Amino acid sequence: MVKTAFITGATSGIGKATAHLLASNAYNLILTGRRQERLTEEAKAIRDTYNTEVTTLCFDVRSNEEVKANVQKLIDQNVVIDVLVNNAGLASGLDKLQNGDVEDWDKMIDTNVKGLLYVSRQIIPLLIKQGHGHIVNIGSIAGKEVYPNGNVYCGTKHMVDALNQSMRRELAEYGIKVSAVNPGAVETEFSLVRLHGNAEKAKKVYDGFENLVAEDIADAIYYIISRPEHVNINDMIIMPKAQPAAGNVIRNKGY
Ligand code: NDP
Ligand code: 8X3
Repeated sequence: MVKTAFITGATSGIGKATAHLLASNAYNLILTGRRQERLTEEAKAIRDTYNTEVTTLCFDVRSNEEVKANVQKLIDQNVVIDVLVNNAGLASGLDKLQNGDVEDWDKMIDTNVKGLLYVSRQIIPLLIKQGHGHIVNIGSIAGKEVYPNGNVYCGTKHMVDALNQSMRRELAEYGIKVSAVNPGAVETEFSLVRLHGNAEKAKKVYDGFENLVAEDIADAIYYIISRPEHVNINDMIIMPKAQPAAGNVIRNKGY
Protein backbone atom coordinates (compact mmCIF):
# COMPACT_ATOMS: atom_id res chain seq x y z
CA MET A 1 0.00 0.00 0.00
CA VAL A 2 1.53 3.32 -1.10
CA LYS A 3 1.68 5.88 1.70
CA THR A 4 1.25 9.65 1.50
CA ALA A 5 3.18 12.24 3.49
CA PHE A 6 2.13 15.86 3.98
CA ILE A 7 5.21 18.00 4.59
CA THR A 8 5.01 21.67 5.57
CA GLY A 9 7.94 23.89 4.58
CA ALA A 10 9.11 21.64 1.76
CA THR A 11 10.65 24.38 -0.42
CA SER A 12 14.00 24.31 1.38
CA GLY A 13 16.24 22.63 3.93
CA ILE A 14 14.89 19.82 6.11
CA GLY A 15 11.45 19.70 4.46
CA LYS A 16 12.93 19.46 0.98
CA ALA A 17 15.44 16.75 1.95
CA THR A 18 12.64 14.81 3.65
CA ALA A 19 10.50 15.05 0.51
CA HIS A 20 13.29 13.54 -1.58
CA LEU A 21 14.05 10.75 0.89
CA LEU A 22 10.40 9.80 1.29
CA ALA A 23 9.85 9.85 -2.48
CA SER A 24 12.86 7.57 -2.90
CA ASN A 25 11.08 5.22 -0.50
CA ALA A 26 7.92 5.20 -2.63
CA TYR A 27 5.87 7.75 -0.66
CA ASN A 28 3.43 10.00 -2.48
CA LEU A 29 3.82 13.58 -1.32
CA ILE A 30 1.84 16.68 -0.50
CA LEU A 31 4.35 19.50 -0.36
CA THR A 32 3.63 22.94 1.05
CA GLY A 33 5.35 26.30 1.34
CA ARG A 34 4.84 29.92 0.30
CA ARG A 35 7.10 29.88 -2.78
CA GLN A 36 5.08 28.43 -5.65
CA GLU A 37 7.94 28.43 -8.17
CA ARG A 38 10.06 26.30 -5.86
CA LEU A 39 7.17 23.92 -5.20
CA THR A 40 6.59 23.52 -8.93
CA GLU A 41 10.28 22.94 -9.66
CA GLU A 42 10.67 20.47 -6.84
CA ALA A 43 7.51 18.54 -7.67
CA LYS A 44 8.75 18.10 -11.24
CA ALA A 45 12.21 16.97 -10.10
CA ILE A 46 10.71 14.45 -7.67
CA ARG A 47 8.19 13.07 -10.18
CA ASP A 48 10.89 12.75 -12.84
CA THR A 49 13.35 11.05 -10.49
CA TYR A 50 11.16 8.78 -8.37
CA ASN A 51 7.99 8.39 -10.42
CA THR A 52 5.83 9.15 -7.38
CA GLU A 53 2.73 11.37 -7.06
CA VAL A 54 3.33 14.92 -5.83
CA THR A 55 0.65 17.48 -4.95
CA THR A 56 1.72 21.02 -4.13
CA LEU A 57 -0.20 23.45 -1.94
CA CYS A 58 1.04 27.01 -1.77
CA PHE A 59 -0.04 28.76 1.43
CA ASP A 60 1.17 30.61 4.48
CA VAL A 61 0.81 28.53 7.66
CA ARG A 62 0.22 31.78 9.57
CA SER A 63 -3.19 32.15 7.93
CA ASN A 64 -5.80 29.85 9.41
CA GLU A 65 -8.09 30.64 6.48
CA GLU A 66 -5.43 29.59 3.93
CA VAL A 67 -4.66 26.42 5.90
CA LYS A 68 -8.35 25.48 6.08
CA ALA A 69 -8.99 26.15 2.37
CA ASN A 70 -5.98 24.09 1.29
CA VAL A 71 -6.72 21.11 3.54
CA GLN A 72 -10.33 21.24 2.30
CA LYS A 73 -9.00 20.59 -1.24
CA LEU A 74 -7.55 17.31 0.05
CA ILE A 75 -10.75 16.41 1.92
CA ASP A 76 -12.74 16.98 -1.30
CA GLN A 77 -10.46 14.47 -3.05
CA ASN A 78 -10.73 11.91 -0.19
CA VAL A 79 -6.95 11.96 0.22
CA VAL A 80 -5.54 9.65 2.89
CA ILE A 81 -2.63 11.17 4.84
CA ASP A 82 -0.37 8.64 6.50
CA VAL A 83 2.32 11.02 7.75
CA LEU A 84 2.22 14.71 8.67
CA VAL A 85 5.61 16.38 9.05
CA ASN A 86 5.09 19.68 10.88
CA ASN A 87 8.32 21.28 9.70
CA ALA A 88 7.60 24.85 8.49
CA GLY A 89 9.31 27.24 10.85
CA LEU A 90 11.89 29.92 11.26
CA ALA A 91 13.97 32.07 13.53
CA SER A 92 13.92 35.82 12.89
CA GLY A 93 16.50 38.00 14.61
CA LEU A 94 19.12 37.23 17.22
CA ASP A 95 18.79 40.05 19.72
CA LYS A 96 18.62 40.37 23.46
CA LEU A 97 15.01 40.63 24.60
CA GLN A 98 15.28 44.34 25.45
CA ASN A 99 16.41 45.06 21.87
CA GLY A 100 14.00 42.65 20.21
CA ASP A 101 11.93 43.58 17.19
CA VAL A 102 8.25 42.88 17.79
CA GLU A 103 7.78 42.01 14.11
CA ASP A 104 10.41 39.27 14.46
CA TRP A 105 8.63 37.94 17.54
CA ASP A 106 5.26 37.89 15.79
CA LYS A 107 6.74 36.06 12.79
CA MET A 108 8.23 33.32 14.98
CA ILE A 109 5.21 32.89 17.23
CA ASP A 110 2.76 32.99 14.30
CA THR A 111 4.76 30.50 12.21
CA ASN A 112 6.31 28.08 14.69
CA VAL A 113 3.44 27.91 17.17
CA LYS A 114 0.21 29.13 15.57
CA GLY A 115 1.06 27.75 12.11
CA LEU A 116 1.79 24.31 13.56
CA LEU A 117 -1.47 24.50 15.51
CA TYR A 118 -3.55 25.58 12.48
CA VAL A 119 -2.18 22.77 10.32
CA SER A 120 -2.57 20.16 13.06
CA ARG A 121 -6.11 21.34 13.83
CA GLN A 122 -7.16 20.62 10.23
CA ILE A 123 -5.23 17.39 9.65
CA ILE A 124 -5.83 15.59 12.97
CA PRO A 125 -9.59 15.06 12.39
CA LEU A 126 -8.69 13.36 9.08
CA LEU A 127 -6.22 11.06 10.82
CA ILE A 128 -8.81 10.24 13.50
CA LYS A 129 -11.38 9.43 10.81
CA GLN A 130 -8.86 7.21 9.02
CA GLY A 131 -7.97 5.48 12.33
CA HIS A 132 -4.27 5.78 11.68
CA GLY A 133 -1.51 8.29 11.00
CA HIS A 134 1.82 9.54 12.26
CA ILE A 135 2.67 13.15 13.11
CA VAL A 136 6.34 14.15 13.23
CA ASN A 137 6.87 17.56 14.79
CA ILE A 138 10.14 19.34 14.05
CA GLY A 139 11.23 21.00 17.29
CA SER A 140 14.79 22.02 18.07
CA ILE A 141 17.50 21.80 20.69
CA ALA A 142 16.16 25.34 21.32
CA GLY A 143 13.01 23.64 22.60
CA LYS A 144 14.96 21.65 25.17
CA GLU A 145 17.47 24.29 26.31
CA VAL A 146 17.91 28.04 25.87
CA TYR A 147 20.81 30.27 24.90
CA PRO A 148 21.48 34.02 25.02
CA ASN A 149 19.66 35.92 22.23
CA GLY A 150 17.55 32.85 21.43
CA ASN A 151 14.75 34.01 23.79
CA VAL A 152 11.58 34.04 21.63
CA TYR A 153 12.74 31.37 19.16
CA CYS A 154 13.57 29.10 22.13
CA GLY A 155 10.14 29.89 23.60
CA THR A 156 8.36 28.87 20.40
CA LYS A 157 10.28 25.60 20.21
CA HIS A 158 9.57 24.85 23.90
CA MET A 159 5.92 25.22 22.92
CA VAL A 160 6.43 22.75 20.05
CA ASP A 161 7.88 20.34 22.62
CA ALA A 162 4.81 20.80 24.85
CA LEU A 163 2.42 20.39 21.92
CA ASN A 164 4.25 17.27 20.79
CA GLN A 165 3.77 15.73 24.24
CA SER A 166 0.13 16.83 24.39
CA MET A 167 -0.68 15.47 20.95
CA ARG A 168 0.87 12.10 21.79
CA ARG A 169 -1.19 11.78 24.96
CA GLU A 170 -4.40 12.88 23.22
CA LEU A 171 -4.06 10.86 20.01
CA ALA A 172 -2.81 7.44 21.15
CA GLU A 173 -6.38 6.26 21.76
CA TYR A 174 -7.13 6.88 18.06
CA GLY A 175 -4.18 4.81 16.86
CA ILE A 176 -2.17 7.90 15.85
CA LYS A 177 1.53 8.08 16.60
CA VAL A 178 3.23 11.37 17.49
CA SER A 179 6.99 11.93 17.45
CA ALA A 180 9.43 14.83 17.50
CA VAL A 181 12.86 15.46 16.05
CA ASN A 182 14.90 18.17 17.77
CA PRO A 183 18.03 19.12 15.84
CA GLY A 184 21.01 21.27 16.70
CA ALA A 185 22.75 23.32 13.99
CA VAL A 186 21.72 22.22 10.49
CA GLU A 187 23.05 24.26 7.56
CA THR A 188 19.97 25.22 5.54
CA GLU A 189 18.43 28.62 4.76
CA PHE A 190 17.69 28.86 8.50
CA SER A 191 20.52 31.27 9.43
CA LEU A 192 20.02 33.36 6.29
CA VAL A 193 16.40 33.88 7.36
CA ARG A 194 17.33 34.42 11.03
CA LEU A 195 19.92 37.03 10.06
CA HIS A 196 17.51 38.83 7.72
CA GLY A 197 19.27 37.83 4.51
CA ASN A 198 22.87 38.62 5.56
CA ALA A 199 24.63 35.76 3.71
CA GLU A 200 28.09 36.57 5.03
CA LYS A 201 26.98 36.42 8.67
CA ALA A 202 24.86 33.34 7.99
CA LYS A 203 27.86 31.47 6.55
CA LYS A 204 29.92 32.28 9.67
CA VAL A 205 27.42 30.43 11.88
CA TYR A 206 28.78 27.19 10.39
CA ASP A 207 32.49 28.12 10.32
CA GLY A 208 35.05 25.84 11.95
CA PHE A 209 32.94 22.76 12.67
CA GLU A 210 30.98 20.10 10.86
CA ASN A 211 27.33 21.12 11.08
CA LEU A 212 24.45 18.77 10.43
CA VAL A 213 22.93 18.74 6.94
CA ALA A 214 19.24 18.53 6.07
CA GLU A 215 19.69 14.92 4.93
CA ASP A 216 20.75 13.93 8.49
CA ILE A 217 17.36 15.06 9.77
CA ALA A 218 15.45 13.55 6.84
CA ASP A 219 17.16 10.27 7.69
CA ALA A 220 15.91 10.49 11.29
CA ILE A 221 12.38 11.30 10.13
CA TYR A 222 12.38 8.30 7.81
CA TYR A 223 13.72 6.09 10.62
CA ILE A 224 10.86 7.24 12.87
CA ILE A 225 8.10 6.61 10.33
CA SER A 226 9.48 3.28 9.18
CA ARG A 227 9.44 1.53 12.58
CA PRO A 228 7.00 -1.36 13.03
CA GLU A 229 3.45 -0.15 13.76
CA HIS A 230 3.66 -1.04 17.49
CA VAL A 231 6.84 1.06 18.00
CA ASN A 232 6.76 4.83 18.55
CA ILE A 233 9.84 7.01 18.83
CA ASN A 234 8.59 9.75 21.14
CA ASP A 235 11.43 12.19 20.88
CA MET A 236 14.84 12.51 19.28
CA ILE A 237 17.62 15.06 19.85
CA ILE A 238 20.24 15.17 17.09
CA MET A 239 23.33 17.34 17.41
CA PRO A 240 26.57 17.88 15.51
CA LYS A 241 29.46 16.20 17.32
CA ALA A 242 30.93 19.68 17.82
CA GLN A 243 27.76 21.08 19.47
CA PRO A 244 27.40 19.45 22.88
CA ALA A 245 24.60 21.80 23.93
CA ALA A 246 22.47 24.66 22.62
CA GLY A 247 24.52 27.76 21.86
CA ASN A 248 27.75 25.86 22.52
CA VAL A 249 29.87 25.04 19.47
CA ILE A 250 33.45 23.73 19.66
CA ARG A 251 35.18 25.25 16.63
CA ASN A 252 38.49 24.62 14.85
CA LYS A 253 39.14 21.12 16.28
CA GLY A 254 38.73 19.41 12.93
CA TYR A 255 35.22 18.00 13.49
P1 NDP B 1 14.74 26.60 5.89
O1 NDP B 1 14.68 28.09 6.04
O2 NDP B 1 15.70 26.04 4.93
O3 NDP B 1 13.27 26.03 5.58
C1 NDP B 1 12.14 26.53 6.23
C2 NDP B 1 10.89 26.06 5.50
O4 NDP B 1 9.73 26.56 6.21
C3 NDP B 1 10.81 26.61 4.08
O5 NDP B 1 10.35 25.60 3.21
C4 NDP B 1 9.78 27.73 4.18
O6 NDP B 1 9.05 27.81 2.95
C5 NDP B 1 8.86 27.20 5.29
N1 NDP B 1 8.13 28.29 5.93
C6 NDP B 1 8.64 29.28 6.69
N2 NDP B 1 7.66 30.13 7.05
C7 NDP B 1 6.51 29.67 6.49
C8 NDP B 1 5.17 30.12 6.47
N3 NDP B 1 4.79 31.23 7.12
N4 NDP B 1 4.25 29.40 5.79
C9 NDP B 1 4.62 28.28 5.14
N5 NDP B 1 5.86 27.79 5.12
C10 NDP B 1 6.81 28.49 5.77
O7 NDP B 1 15.04 26.06 7.36
P2 NDP B 1 15.14 24.57 7.97
O8 NDP B 1 14.93 23.55 6.95
O9 NDP B 1 16.39 24.54 8.76
O10 NDP B 1 13.93 24.63 8.99
C11 NDP B 1 12.90 23.66 9.06
C12 NDP B 1 12.47 23.48 10.50
O11 NDP B 1 13.57 22.96 11.24
C13 NDP B 1 12.05 24.76 11.21
O12 NDP B 1 10.91 24.47 12.00
C14 NDP B 1 13.25 25.09 12.09
O13 NDP B 1 12.88 25.82 13.23
C15 NDP B 1 13.71 23.68 12.44
N6 NDP B 1 15.08 23.57 12.91
C16 NDP B 1 16.12 24.02 12.12
C17 NDP B 1 17.41 23.89 12.59
C18 NDP B 1 18.58 24.41 11.83
O14 NDP B 1 19.65 24.59 12.45
N7 NDP B 1 18.48 24.64 10.54
C19 NDP B 1 17.69 23.24 13.87
C20 NDP B 1 16.54 22.86 14.61
C21 NDP B 1 15.28 23.00 14.12
P3 NDP B 1 8.62 29.17 2.22
O15 NDP B 1 9.65 30.20 2.56
O16 NDP B 1 8.57 28.79 0.77
O17 NDP B 1 7.29 29.45 2.78
C1 8X3 C 1 17.95 25.78 15.36
C2 8X3 C 1 19.08 25.28 16.20
O1 8X3 C 1 20.78 25.88 17.98
O2 8X3 C 1 20.32 27.54 16.24
O3 8X3 C 1 16.73 25.42 15.89
O4 8X3 C 1 18.70 27.13 17.94
S1 8X3 C 1 19.73 26.52 17.14
